[in-house]
Amino acid sequence: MNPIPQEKQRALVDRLMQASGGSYSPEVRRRYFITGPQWAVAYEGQAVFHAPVRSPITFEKVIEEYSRIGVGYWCTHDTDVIPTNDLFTSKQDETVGRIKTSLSKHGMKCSMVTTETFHHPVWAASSAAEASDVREYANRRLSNTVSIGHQLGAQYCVYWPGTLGYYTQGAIDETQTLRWYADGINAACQADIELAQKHQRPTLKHCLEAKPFEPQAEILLPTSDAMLALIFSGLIKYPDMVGLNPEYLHELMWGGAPRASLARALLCGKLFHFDINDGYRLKHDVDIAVGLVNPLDWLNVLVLLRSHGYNGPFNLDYKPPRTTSNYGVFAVSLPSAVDRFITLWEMAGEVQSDPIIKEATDALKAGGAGANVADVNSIVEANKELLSLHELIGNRLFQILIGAHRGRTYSL
Ligand code: GLO
Ligand code: MG
Ligand code: MG
Repeated sequence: MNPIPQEKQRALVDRLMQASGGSYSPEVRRRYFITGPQWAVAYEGQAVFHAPVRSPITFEKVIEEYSRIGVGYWCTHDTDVIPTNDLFTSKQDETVGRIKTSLSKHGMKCSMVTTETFHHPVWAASSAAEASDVREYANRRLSNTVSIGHQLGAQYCVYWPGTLGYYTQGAIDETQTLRWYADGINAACQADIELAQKHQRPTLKHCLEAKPFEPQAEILLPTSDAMLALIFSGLIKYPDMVGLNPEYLHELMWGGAPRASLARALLCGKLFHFDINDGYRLKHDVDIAVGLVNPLDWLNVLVLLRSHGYNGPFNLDYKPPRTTSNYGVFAVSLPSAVDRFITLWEMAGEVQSDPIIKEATDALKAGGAGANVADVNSIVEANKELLSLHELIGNRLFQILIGAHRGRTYSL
């Protein structure tokens, strides 16, 4: 094959995207509560070992592109759109005004706001640092984000305490740090109660997000379960206002089963918000787009959420790879992520109504006949043949994933 002239490369990308099976229309995509972070598509590819590979883009462009593609909701960190030094000034109000204009021009809504508490030097010792000035500043920042959320019409506020931990053991007092961290969440909820009244709106849903490692070496709240323990610890003043924003990859990173983590959150009534992406166990936070690594597991996650009536946001918290250009972010990365999610969601519906899975599941619940609970061997014998259905269900899920239930066969 001859080298591809630069001016023909976009057309090639577009043609191969089309040939890959087309896409859902923006109208169809808008039926789902899919939310698009400012920081995901504006990510320039930088990291500890990486220089940026893409050029900066404005929130106006991001909002316009989400709208064009059919992602109906936008969300942001405070400092994604307002430089730290401009917060609390008239420049903040000016930017919030411009965001409102941009959202309404493109028929978009703001779903969620979040405070950056990990990047700026002020958070070097976390937002729950020993120095009370840092904590007071953190409370101001959290309350300010809640205020921005009300101004933009958001329903959710997310907290990822990336720097809550340590590099060297014994450097911080864990119990005290956690108390201080809870104080921050309490301050945000308190501010929310007042602001909601002022804006005549319901209070926001405050969602805690855990990650097992990065950027600290050791993390005080590494898993969604740790976050649940904090919510129910008695340290959180308004536990009804606080729930979880689990992230698929963050649960996988520590070796957990994301579906089981989500199940525990559902049982506690705390699955408020969900960051969707993909990646590998026991690796760093690679934030690959949904379904590119673990499609079978993703299918199962969505079966769980569909069968429990989860109706919160699916937030595209992923990073377009460094090999994708600025053009590719909106031509390939974002629409393909959205469409894989929708396909998996629809397939999860097919799993729920699949007659084979249904009959197998019902039979397992009915159990085998002839057991005598006083005789352990009779229980084993009664269920022996029935239990092969577990693996049969696994195989059927694979078949649904490859489309066997819709005509793909093994015959050649
Ligand atoms: C980083 C987190 C981050 C959060 C965001 C929202 O690993 O996933 O992207 O989701 O800061 O608070
Ligand atoms: Mg996240
Ligand atoms: Mg992540």
